Amino acid sequence: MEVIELLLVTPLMPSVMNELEHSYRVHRLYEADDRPRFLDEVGNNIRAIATDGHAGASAQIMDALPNLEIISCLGVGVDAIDLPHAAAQNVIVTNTPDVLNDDVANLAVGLLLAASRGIVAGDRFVRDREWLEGNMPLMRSIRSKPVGILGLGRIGKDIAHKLEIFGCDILYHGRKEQPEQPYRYYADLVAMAKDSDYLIVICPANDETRNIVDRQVMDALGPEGTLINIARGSVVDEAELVAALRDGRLGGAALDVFADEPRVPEVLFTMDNVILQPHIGSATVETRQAMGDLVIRNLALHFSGQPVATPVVAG
Ligand code: 8YV
Repeated sequence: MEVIELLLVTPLMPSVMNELEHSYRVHRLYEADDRPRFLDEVGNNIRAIATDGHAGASAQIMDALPNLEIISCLGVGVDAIDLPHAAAQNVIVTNTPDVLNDDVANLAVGLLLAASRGIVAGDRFVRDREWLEGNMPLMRSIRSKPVGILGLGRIGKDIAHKLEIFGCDILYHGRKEQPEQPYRYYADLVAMAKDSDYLIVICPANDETRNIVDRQVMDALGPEGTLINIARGSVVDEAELVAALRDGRLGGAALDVFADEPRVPEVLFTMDNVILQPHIGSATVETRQAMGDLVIRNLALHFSGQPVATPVVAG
């Protein structure tokens, strides 16, 4: 039986790599010193790519693989994959939606609670022995507080459901109103930010949403407002974010994603009103395993002549 050859763009979890090794001849791009030469050598034989949301797959890589049929991505965000290029070459792209909703939404809720109750600041307060000098200032309840969700997609809806339990007043902005949803729709993001105490960013990253959270949005959220970004760094104008926090025009931020990961603007390290996380929205053993299983399943379906389970539809 012919062994299918697969390009692994970046290391994935060991269990996924083992499965891939078991079923495919795996070529590890990330181990090659001279990538163009490596692709030149093995490119003709490769029919599949396995990658993740960070490494993605560029047009350059695709061009080096004339027999490529499928890109299977570990992650729901496919902004690092050149989708128009894949479509032009009739390459199927798959991602891992839904299986990560719960854990990503939990991180959003966790960051909202951490920011509103000063949980990270409280930890520092105890460790720095400041408690010996007196109590920490009172923080804020989230009950009845307006929380704006930018992107009421699959994860956005999960966040909204969870926040209902906390008694938050949920607003949302997206390309279109979803009348069947019980939350208040804003066609205008700035208007929603003005009415929100917290703005949770969970929309897809694409050309339309690049820097959509700009100075105007941050100013509308204001000195009492907190920005929570668990989508992609590119959705928020990072330079403006730093400036707004520094100038006190924005109250605080809780960030799981950044424009140039894993590099984070160092000035944020000095700010007490900022919570920083290393892009861990989906990073639990259970969720990553489910994502990995879906990566493998999509490949297996395709190479057994069946439709893939979770295709990415461009546009
Ligand atoms: C991953 C993610 O961390 O699903 C996404 O879009 O951001 C995360 O689950 C990402 O795929 C990088 O591995």
